[in-house]
Amino acid sequence: MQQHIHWFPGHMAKARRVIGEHLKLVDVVIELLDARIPVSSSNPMIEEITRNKPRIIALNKADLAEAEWTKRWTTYFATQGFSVVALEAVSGKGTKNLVSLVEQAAAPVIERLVAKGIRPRPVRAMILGIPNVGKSSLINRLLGTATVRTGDRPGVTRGQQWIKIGRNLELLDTPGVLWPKMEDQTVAFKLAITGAVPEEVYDREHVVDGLLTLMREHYGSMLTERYGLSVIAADNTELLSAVGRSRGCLRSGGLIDLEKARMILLNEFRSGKLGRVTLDQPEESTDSE
Ligand SMILES: Nc1nc2c(ncn2[C@@H]2O[C@H](COP(=O)(O)OP(=O)(O)OP(=O)(O)O)[C@@H](O)[C@H]2O)c(=O)[nH]1
Ligand SMILES: [Mg+2]
Repeated sequence: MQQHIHWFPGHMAKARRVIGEHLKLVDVVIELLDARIPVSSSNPMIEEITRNKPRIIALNKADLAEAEWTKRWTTYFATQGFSVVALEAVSGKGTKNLVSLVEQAAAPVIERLVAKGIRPRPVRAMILGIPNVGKSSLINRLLGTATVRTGDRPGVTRGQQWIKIGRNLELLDTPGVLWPKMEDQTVAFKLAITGAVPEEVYDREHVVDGLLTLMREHYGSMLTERYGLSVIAADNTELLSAVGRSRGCLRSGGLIDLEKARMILLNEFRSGKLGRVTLDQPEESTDSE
């Protein structure tokens, strides 16, 4: 059984170059993070890549994360000096707030143009984020119509134009796909269970085993409620069997189809059907002096 999750997207150098070229065109960067894993879904080189461009942090999929932790993360990033917004790209919640933060962040640039006697132009922005974090969904939302393709698997977006959003904002229609941190296996595990890395790169049995352990430790009641369990079995295989039994995942001879149970559990966890989860938590700010 493959224990480790190895995924080094082949085109990091190319991605970096393309993003670098696009960056020259924009005033502001919108960095999408997954609100469930704001640290694990960040790119290890984001500072280096975006350099001195103003950067706005959007905690996307906020509907899937625990609201209280999203608040704490928002405070955390604000304390670090970032403009930050909680976002739900699919429903559009938070997009107005995001657009006004983008305009605010770019105001000094536009003012400088005006001071030079250049006619004010719309603010230009681009979206950056790791695969499957919701870049295309946000573009679609901002467009108001679904003309940019989105998908529930990483790696859908290929091929660029400006999208005009209202009168004051232009968005590059090609988001920058950042590579995730994959060296740390804890991070890689969180990326796998939230759906940020392709299924082919990890062993489902191993990852779901980790998910069951995590759930029993932190979110046990989600399992009992969702699958109607009276107890949480001490053993992960037994627990998985119970999930499968409650979902009628049976094979001939009355055996439980564990693979089917794994897929149900993963899908329901990812889509928030089990409940809202936050897997990265900011360190408590210490109040020493
Ligand atoms: N629940 C929820 N799902 C979201 C949200 N934003 C995006 N999604 C879902 O996440 C999946 C990936 O969204 P995309 O917009 O395709 O992500 P992407 O960043 O463009 O992905 P790549 O093109 O593969 O890099 C889709 O199934 C979306 O419906 C959100 O705010 N909440
Ligand atoms: Mg996309």
